[in-house]
Amino acid sequence: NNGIVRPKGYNVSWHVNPELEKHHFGHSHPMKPWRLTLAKSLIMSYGMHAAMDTYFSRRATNEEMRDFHTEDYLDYLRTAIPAPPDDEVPGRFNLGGSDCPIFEGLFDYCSMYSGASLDAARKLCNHESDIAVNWSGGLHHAKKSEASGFCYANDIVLAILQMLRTFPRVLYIDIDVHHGDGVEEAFWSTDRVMTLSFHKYDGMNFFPGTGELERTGPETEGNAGAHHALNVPLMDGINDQQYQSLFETIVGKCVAKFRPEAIVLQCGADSLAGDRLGRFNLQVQGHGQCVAFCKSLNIPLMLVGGGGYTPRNVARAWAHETSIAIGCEKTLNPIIPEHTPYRSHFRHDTIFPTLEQILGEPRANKNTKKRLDEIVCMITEQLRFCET
Ligand code: ZLM
Ligand code: CA
Ligand code: ZN
Repeated sequence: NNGIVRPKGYNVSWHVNPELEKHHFGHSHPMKPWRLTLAKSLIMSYGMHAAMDTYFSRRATNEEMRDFHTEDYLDYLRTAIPAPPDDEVPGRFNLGGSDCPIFEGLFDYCSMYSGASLDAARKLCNHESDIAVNWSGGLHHAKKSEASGFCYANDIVLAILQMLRTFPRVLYIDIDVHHGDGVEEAFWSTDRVMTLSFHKYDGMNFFPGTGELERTGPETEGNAGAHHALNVPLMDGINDQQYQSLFETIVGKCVAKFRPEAIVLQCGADSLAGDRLGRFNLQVQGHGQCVAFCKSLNIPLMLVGGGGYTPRNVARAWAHETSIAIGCEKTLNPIIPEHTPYRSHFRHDTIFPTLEQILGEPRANKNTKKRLDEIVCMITEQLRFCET
C-alpha cells in the first residue's frame, strides 16, 4: 500500500457509491459523474483506502429528502420522463433545460449523492469519524423546490440539518468558484449555521449572480440570521498566495467569533486553473491548503465535492485532499503510480503524469492587493456585528 498507514486514533471515513458514477447528464454536458471514477482510481492506486474506512453509502429515503425539499418537487424529480434538454423553456421546477436536464436515472443519482452526505454527517454526529468525505456531494445550488446549476437535491443542506441535531453550530465554507446560494438561502434566517462562500462575482455576468460582499443576512430587525451569511466576491485569475492568505484570515476570524462545533467544507474543484467553466488560477496545492487549514482547527469536518469540469484536475485535487485528510500528503510520490487505471488521462503535456502539476492557459489576475485588503476589512467589520 505504498507505506500509507492508518493514523492512530484519527478516523477518516470515505463514502462512495460506484453506481452513481455511471450517470450521464447528456452529450457534452460539463458535469461528468465519471470524474468520481477517475478520482477514486487515483486515491486507490496510491493505497489511501488502507488508511480510511470506506463505506458504500445507501440512498437517501424520500422522508430524509423531505427534511428540506417539498413533496411535489420530489414527486416530479422521481417521475419526470427523460427528454433531450430544451434551453429555451426550462420546465417545471427549472428542470429540463440544458443546465439541469432530465436524464435516465435522475432520481437514483440524487438519492445516491444525498445518501452519501447523510452517511458522512452521521459518522461525524456519532463521533465515529473525525473527517468524513463524500466527493459525490456538494451540490450547493439546489433549492427546496427548484433545480439550479447542475444541482437537483441539496445534499449539503440535508447533511447540515442532520448535524444540527447534534451540534449547536455548524460553519459552512464553500470554495467552489460559484456562489453557494442554495445553502446560504436555506440557512438565511438562523444563527446556528454560518455560511461563507468564496466565488467569482461579476454581477449577472457569472452564475448564479448572487454573493455580494454586502449581503450578510436578513436585514429585518431582530432576525437571528443577521450577519451569518458571509461572501467573498473575487475577480478572475486569483492565485494560490492570495487565496490562501484570504482563506486563512477570514476562516480564522469566523471560527474565533462563531465557535462552530462542526465544519462542512465544499471543495468544488472548478476554482482550479484550467477548469472548463472556472476563472481562477489555483493550483492543487493552494486548493488543498484550504482543507489542511480546516483540518488544523481540530473540529469535526465534512468534505464534499461540488463543481469541477476538467476531470483529470478534479481527480488530482480530490486525491490530494484525501491524502491531507489522512495525513499522508508528504509521503506521496509526485509521479502518478504506473498501475493507475486511466493513467493516460493524466499525461497531458508532461512525460511523467504528476499528482499536483496542472496546466491551463494562465488567466490574467484581476485581484489587486488593495481590493483584497478591503474585503478582509469589510468581513472583519461584519463579524463584529455577528452575535453568537
Ligand atoms: N445555458 N451543454 C455550476 C453551474 C453553472 C445559465 C447560461 C446553458 C454552463 C454550461 C450545458 C451541452 C457548480 C448559466 C448557460 C448552455 C442558461 C452554466 C450543456 C456548457 C454547456 O455545453 C454545454 C450542450 C452546458 C452548460 C456550459 N452553465 C456554464 N455555466 C451555469 C450553471 C455548478 O459548479 O457550482 C456546482 C456543481 N448556468 O450560466 C445559463 C444562464 C443555460
Ligand atoms: Ca463558492
Ligand atoms: Zn461551481
